[in-house]
Amino acid sequence: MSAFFADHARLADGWRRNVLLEWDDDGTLVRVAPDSAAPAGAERAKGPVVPGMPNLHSHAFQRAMAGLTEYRASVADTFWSWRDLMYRFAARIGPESLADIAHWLYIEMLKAGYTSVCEFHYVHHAPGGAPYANRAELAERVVDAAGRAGIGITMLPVLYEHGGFNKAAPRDDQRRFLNTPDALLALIDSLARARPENGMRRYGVAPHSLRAVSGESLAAVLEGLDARFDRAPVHIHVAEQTAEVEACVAATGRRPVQWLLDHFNVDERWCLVHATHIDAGECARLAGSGAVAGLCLTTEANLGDGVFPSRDYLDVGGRIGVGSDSHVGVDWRSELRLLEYGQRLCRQQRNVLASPTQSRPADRLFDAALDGGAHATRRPVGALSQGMRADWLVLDDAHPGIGGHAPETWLSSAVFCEHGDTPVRDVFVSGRKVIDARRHAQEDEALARYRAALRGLLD
Ligand code: NGQ
Ligand code: ZN
Repeated sequence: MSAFFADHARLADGWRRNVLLEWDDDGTLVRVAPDSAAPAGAERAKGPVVPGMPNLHSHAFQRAMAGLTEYRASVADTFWSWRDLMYRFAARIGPESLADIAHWLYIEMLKAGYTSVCEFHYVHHAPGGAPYANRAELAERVVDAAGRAGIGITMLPVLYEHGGFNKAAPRDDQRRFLNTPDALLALIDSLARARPENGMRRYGVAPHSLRAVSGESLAAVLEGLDARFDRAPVHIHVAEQTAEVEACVAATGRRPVQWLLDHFNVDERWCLVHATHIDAGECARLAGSGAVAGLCLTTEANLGDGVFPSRDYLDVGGRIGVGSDSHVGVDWRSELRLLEYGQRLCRQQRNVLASPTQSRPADRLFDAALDGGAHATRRPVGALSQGMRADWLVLDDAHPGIGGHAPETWLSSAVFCEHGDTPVRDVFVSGRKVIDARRHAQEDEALARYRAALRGLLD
């Protein structure tokens, strides 16, 4: 049993004083007791403690192309022209480079205060499209990178079959992504055999999008998943672009979110990534389903996706979480800030995402993203309470945005204000201190390898 003591910690009922955290050898919290005395010998937090944030959407390899597509390549650059460049980059990824990129990325996530990641993993095969001798080669590299860095992972191997609606033939540059439902389930089997689930990793599935997966295949892969795991997570990209909505209506007569809600039992084990373009009816139904809307604000802004109707969705009780997706930003603070700022810019108002019970948007969005993010990982994370994994962040008392502030404004300051360094000082995952004074023990070596991998890819 281990113990940690915090003068201030954010529990389910808000900021509490003198909180004692105790956890067992498996990294699970066995006691969270406010108004306690500090036991002799227990480590003491050097600032306010908050739960670690789950990152619900990541394509790890894309970290290495951040910044490389910020130039005008055609008269009207769009998501689709970005995707062409991204596919060209994906074509160069190999087992070694992916391992090095993911390892460095996951260290960056930990430093920012993400303690879990959901990896939406779709580059499966060798360049050209032939499976590796081990079908799960690349997925295994990513899972191992997470293990080395010390971040919890929900690995979601992606089912990708078609190049567009109506089972359009895949493009050549999509060959590395392709699997049938059976082949994908075989990949998951071999992965789960080689790297069994434990307190730090869990498996699920990600049908890429309604563009890439037919209704029958989606049903088949879910059936296979349910035969193997207990209510494993299901993540899907949906309604990110208006062109997708139009193509879906043309092919099926329904909008993508509507189609999904009409054909599948979409509930809290689902994460609908982006769901940007939803109408009022879809908004209410999605909120009522219990599914998580996986919002990736920095990527959605970067790709010119549009603005998710977060005010309306949150008002009717919708569940949200945040993800860093293409990793142009790797910080939950930027995601939450942009979530509020998108609404401010559209509505010419301030503090739009406050609620009747939480007048500060940062507090409300932080709590909401913990809850939705935890649902998306389908692990006991996202709160400091008994039975949860011992994941937390220590905000730095010495940071200008924290020290000197009263507890009411700690999160507002963290989310909306920049003072150079992140306010996240120390990070614990499963009871292990993985970031100590903003440093990860492997970061120098990981950065050197990342830089070498990048040089190789850009050659
Ligand atoms: C992806 N990215 O899977 O990386 C996608 C682009 C696609 C985002 N949706 C590829 N942000 O949608 O076909
Ligand atoms: Zn994505």
